[in-house]
Formats: sequence, structure tokens, C-alpha cells
Amino acid sequence: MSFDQLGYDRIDCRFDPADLDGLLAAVAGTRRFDGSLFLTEAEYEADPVHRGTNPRPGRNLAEALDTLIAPLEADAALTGALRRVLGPGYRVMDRKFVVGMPHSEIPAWLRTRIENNNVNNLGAYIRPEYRDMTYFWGIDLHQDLIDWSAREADFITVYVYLEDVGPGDAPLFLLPRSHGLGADIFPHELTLLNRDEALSRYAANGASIEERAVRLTGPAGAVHYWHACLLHGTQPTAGDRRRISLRYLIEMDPQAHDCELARVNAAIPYPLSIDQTRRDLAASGVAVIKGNFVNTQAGLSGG
Ligand SMILES: O=C(O)CCC(=O)C(=O)O
Repeated sequence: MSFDQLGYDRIDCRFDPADLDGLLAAVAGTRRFDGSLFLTEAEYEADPVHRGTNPRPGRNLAEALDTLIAPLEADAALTGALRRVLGPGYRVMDRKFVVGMPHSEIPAWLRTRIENNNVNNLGAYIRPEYRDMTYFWGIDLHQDLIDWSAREADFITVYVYLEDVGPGDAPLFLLPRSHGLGADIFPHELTLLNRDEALSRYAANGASIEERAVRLTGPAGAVHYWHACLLHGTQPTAGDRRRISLRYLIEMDPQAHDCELARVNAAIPYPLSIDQTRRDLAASGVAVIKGNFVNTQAGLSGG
């Protein structure tokens, strides 16, 4: 089965291992992935900033390392899949490195604050000079439309693992077919039906599906992509290993009416955009609804 039915797929890229290693070494060499990344509690308290802490033009390590990323982006399987799914004029909207931070490196004062938060993007707690990457410590099942109020789901996310990702390294979890219920406000209506089988019911827009979550473990160089309405998330990293990935948002060629994404969207009988994408935040940007549904998943099949 494939993208049009499941809402996600894998791309069998043939990256040169030396290119992957070189890029990873360059990223790893830019900083220590430990407590030194974080503000102190007093520094955070003096001026809590919860918005605008992600990479942006002019503050994005992916820009600085562009020449090392370029050989990966030239991979024929990757460009072929993007043309097929999005049309020949596809456009990269966003490209950044994402780090799954190891549990052991999160400062104790912060861990008590953010344990069981549903969106643990750590940007607010990271020193400004290191905000050229995005740092996660788990994120509940969400759609990537979450950051795009009132925008059509006319893009996909492409996720490239730069290190081997095992069960304890915050692998991505996906809920297959969930994109088929269209755009929906976060947090989502999810019910765990069978923990051992990771079987859940997801309801949105007056419809529901029952599906088993899929966990995307894989080697360095594994590439997956998914629809902007597909539910996905991560558990906090369990051990001492960080997990560095490269993450893209790529939009469809507006002229390519018969590309795969255009056909998938035309077959979804529910709204593909939503004005209010989340209801878990106070005006300050601080989370007021907690819980990570991904943490309830046990028995999982591979992706
Ligand atoms: O890398 C992670 O832990 C979460 C990534 C994710 O869900 C996303 O980029 O949308």
C-alpha cells in the first residue's frame, strides 16, 4: 500500500554513506547536545519567550550546511518521488534539523515542568544562539497543519533520519489513514482500544477510523513522508542518545492538478484547512492541556 491509501510512504533513497556521515559530523560538531544548550531556570523565568523560537531564515543551521545537504537532495529516488507526489514545480517551504533530545540531558528543573506535556518543542528553554535547530522531547499525535492556520493541506513533510533510530530513540509514530478525516483541531479525539496492539480509534469531522499505530524505526538515511493531515508524534527519547534528523515541508506545484497529492486531497470529503489549529495553549503560548497519547502505545508494527 502507498501514500494515497495510508497517508505516508517510504522513499528508498540511495544516499552515499560518506555524505550522510559528513553531514551528521558537521551538525554534531556545531555544539554539545547536553545541558549547555539550555537557559538556566532564572534566565528562563526572567523572560519566558514561547513564540518565534524555531529556526527561521538567517538562523537556520540547514542554511549554513547547504553544500553538505545538496548531495542528499539530488538523490534520484527522492526527486522522483517528490515530482510524482507534488508535481514538477514542488517547492521547499521549510527545511531544518530536528533533534530528539536525550532524557539524561534535560535539566532537572525543566524536566519537572515539561513531563507529560503534549508538545515538547524545547525552543523556549534553549539559549537563543542554539535556536537554529528544533529540539523535541516528545510530541503528541498531531497534524503538521497545526502550524498553518487557514492553509490548505497542500504540502507534505519529508523526514530524513541521519542516525540509526531504534525503539528508544524517539522514532516517529504514525496513525495510518488518519489523513482521510481531513483537518482537525489539536489535541485530537483519540481512544486507545487495545494497548498491546497499539490499536486506537480516531474521530474527526463526524467520522472515525480504527487503526494500529506504526513506529518508524530505521537506519541512518531512512526517508519517510506524510500528508499534512496525517497524525504522527514521538515519545520522549528514552535513553542517553540524541536523534538528529532533517525535516522538510514541501508544497505542491499549484499547476499540477493530477499529481498524487492533488488526487488524494480531491478524494477526502472533509475540510482540508482549519482556522483554529490548536486549543492546548494559553495566550502566552504555555501549554494548558497535557498528555502524550503516543506514550500509551505498546505493541507496534514497523513502518
Ligand atoms: O522529531 C520529533 O520528535 C517530532 C517531529 C515531528 O513530529 C514533526 O516534525 O512534525
